Amino acid sequence: MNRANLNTRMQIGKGTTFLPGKKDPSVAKQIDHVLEHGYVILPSIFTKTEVDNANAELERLEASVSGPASKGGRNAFEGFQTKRVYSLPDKSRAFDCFPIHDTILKLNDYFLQPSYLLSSFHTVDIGPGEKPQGIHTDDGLIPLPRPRPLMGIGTMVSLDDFTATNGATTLIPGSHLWDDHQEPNRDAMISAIMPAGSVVYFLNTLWHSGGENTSNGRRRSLTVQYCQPWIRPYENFTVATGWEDLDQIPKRLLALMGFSTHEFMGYVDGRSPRAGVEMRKKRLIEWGIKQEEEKKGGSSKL
Ligand SMILES: O=C(O)CCC(=O)C(=O)O
Repeated sequence: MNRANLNTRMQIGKGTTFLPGKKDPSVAKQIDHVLEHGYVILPSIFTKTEVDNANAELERLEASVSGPASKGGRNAFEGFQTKRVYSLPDKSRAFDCFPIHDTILKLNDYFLQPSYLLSSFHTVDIGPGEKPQGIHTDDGLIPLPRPRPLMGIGTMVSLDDFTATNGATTLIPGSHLWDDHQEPNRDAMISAIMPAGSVVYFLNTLWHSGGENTSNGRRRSLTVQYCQPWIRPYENFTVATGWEDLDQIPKRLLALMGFSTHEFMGYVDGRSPRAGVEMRKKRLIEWGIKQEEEKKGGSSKL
């Protein structure tokens, strides 16, 4: 990081600071909307085929056990009537198009620093009867006073039409400008009403929540979140360390190396990283056996 960059830091209201990046003229209007209101809706940016494929895979994953919240949330924040399938890149190729949509990446290029990361990517399927989620900001676990540096971006992709009654994301326009003394309340919230295949894009400092579902239908969606590239350790010990002998490492050291969580942060498929390693080891062994069998099958045919 050089001084010149730091000098370009921008403050918006009393809530958010960030280092503006490349401003692509094709998204200038959307950028201005985000600066003023903290969010922007990108209507129908995904095709019907992309949405249909995602929904078909969502149904398949929910029909099997696909992680600890795929049959319903475990707490009020996940939502007891809400199904979540975590770690989508591990489970299907049908969702790959969503985090890399050109318009979203162009907006990120302005609000985040180069090499930003995918921070969260899972389904949020809000069922009938779901209560409103607690109002929160996605940087709520980061104890820094406002105005604070932008840590990331949240997006919700609608896989059904988001309506006023089926649990559309609710948000408080302009709350990214607030200082720490301003308290969120539901009366100030609006619903992100948009057709299936749309995105609501918002800063991590914006107060929002999943909506109440008083309808008879579901509100299927994806949450795709990004964080600044510097929100990670220098060394990536969870990949660098052999998983065969993890239990020989002192528990305290393992936790320091990242085989641990802070609240939700750092989870693997909605579980602890240590449990995640066991799941991956099992999958690798099964994969190895299958490869061997295929090799043997291939050579016996010769
Ligand atoms: O489901 C939604 O509309 C928002 C979900 C959300 O903000 C979250 O789970 O962090």
